[in-house]
Amino acid sequence: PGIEGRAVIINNSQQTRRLLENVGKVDPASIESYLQNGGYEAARKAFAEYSPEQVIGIVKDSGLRGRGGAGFPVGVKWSFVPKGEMQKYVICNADEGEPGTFKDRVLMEENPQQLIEGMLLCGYAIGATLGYIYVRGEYRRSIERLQSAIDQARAKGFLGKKIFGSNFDFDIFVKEGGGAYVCGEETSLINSMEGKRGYPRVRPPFPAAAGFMGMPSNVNNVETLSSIPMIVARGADWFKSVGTATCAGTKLYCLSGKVNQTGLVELPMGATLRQMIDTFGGGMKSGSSFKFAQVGGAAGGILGADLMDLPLDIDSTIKAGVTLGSGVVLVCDQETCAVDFLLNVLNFFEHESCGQCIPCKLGTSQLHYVAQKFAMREAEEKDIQLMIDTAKMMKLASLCALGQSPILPIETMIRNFREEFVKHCDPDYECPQCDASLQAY
Ligand code: L3W
Ligand code: SF4
Repeated sequence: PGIEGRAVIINNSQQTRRLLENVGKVDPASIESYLQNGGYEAARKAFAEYSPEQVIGIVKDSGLRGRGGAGFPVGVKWSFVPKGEMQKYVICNADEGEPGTFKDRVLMEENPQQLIEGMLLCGYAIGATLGYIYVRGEYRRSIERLQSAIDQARAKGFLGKKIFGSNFDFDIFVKEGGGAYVCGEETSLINSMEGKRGYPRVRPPFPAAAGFMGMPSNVNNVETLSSIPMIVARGADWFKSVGTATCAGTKLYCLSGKVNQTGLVELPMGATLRQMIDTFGGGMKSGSSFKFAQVGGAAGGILGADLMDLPLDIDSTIKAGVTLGSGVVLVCDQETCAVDFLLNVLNFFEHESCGQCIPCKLGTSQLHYVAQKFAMREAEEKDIQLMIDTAKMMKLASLCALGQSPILPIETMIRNFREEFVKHCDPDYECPQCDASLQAY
């Protein structure tokens, strides 16, 4: 169907294409095309051969960890959902709002049935009869393709009553988000689904115990749920045959910035920045030399040249004081001003803070204000520590991940480029990048 280009997948055969295996082969508008490429074989097999507990067991054995950013073991999360006849829900977090992330969009646009089959398997495993996909509202093509895919799955009897002749009923509906970053946080997302203001809830209770409409709910990211059909079809051992000992499988990395080729790359967990830039990015752009990469998005950290060979998996990044998050790899060159970059990140956090809790509401605006002082060359050196202390307080006192996150970009940027912040304390220091950003305010 000629969709490869639109899917912004980097054209390089050295990838390990598993999640993306059928992207470009399957026509996303046709369930027949999905079926011809092995679609719904995993669900058929599970319904015929496995009990719900066995499906959870396979997912646990596979070592799959959540791909939305937290890396929580998926099978363990599924096992937290209580047994019993009560109404339960499968919720797919498709709010993809982390700046620099575009992996879930590709999966939804180019292979929506894979996600639907993954949700069906999750519903079967945890005993949920209803599924919701909460899609970021700007993703119009994802919403249209998902809706068409759901309609076709229903018409085939893969959704609805007595699926595959069993006693199991399951249906899926699409909900649209309104563009708030914080609604990617699972409890905020659930409040938004209930028609309430998108405020994160205090956890516990976790959604597994009390989620949508107060009932047990399992929330997983698009990439996570899209991985389930291949795990059930090919087995846990096949899945963990690539990746690291504690981070099994492949990961979708979203490569952007000053490289020759940008786009999605699927590689075993633990690929390095060097591989990403040299092999898949086609090297730095002409005239550009590497300065740093932001990994994990706004909530992620800054990697300098010394971490070029750090395995970009969930555990290695945390050990190195950064985070893989949802898989953003944004490469910056010598033209990027560290102060200006951090100013943009902190502007983002202030804008997206929901304002429900004071440490984050005031903390994000204080951080943005201090970063502006650096950009205006009006800061003092002691303001570096003020930013760190404020962000540390926020990490301890904020209600959700948004307020707990700014410490990471601040600490890692300052660790790498402290002298640039010091230079910006001089009123005569010239910085065209900061000037341009300030003018844009
Ligand atoms: C039941 C328990 N369930 C944990 C569940 C919990 C959740 C999952 C992980 O934040 C991170 C954040 C962003 N009983 C449980 C339990 N659970 N203990 O496990 O929970 P948690 O709290 O570790 O993380 P989280 O709240 O899901 C996610 C970071 O990811 N991030 C992501 C950004 C953006 C995207 C995107 O655009 N796609 O995801 C980037 O770094 O900052 O730290 O389900 O219920 N005892
Ligand atoms: Fe809202 Fe920030 Fe508090 Fe999260 S930490 S609840 S985004 S104010």
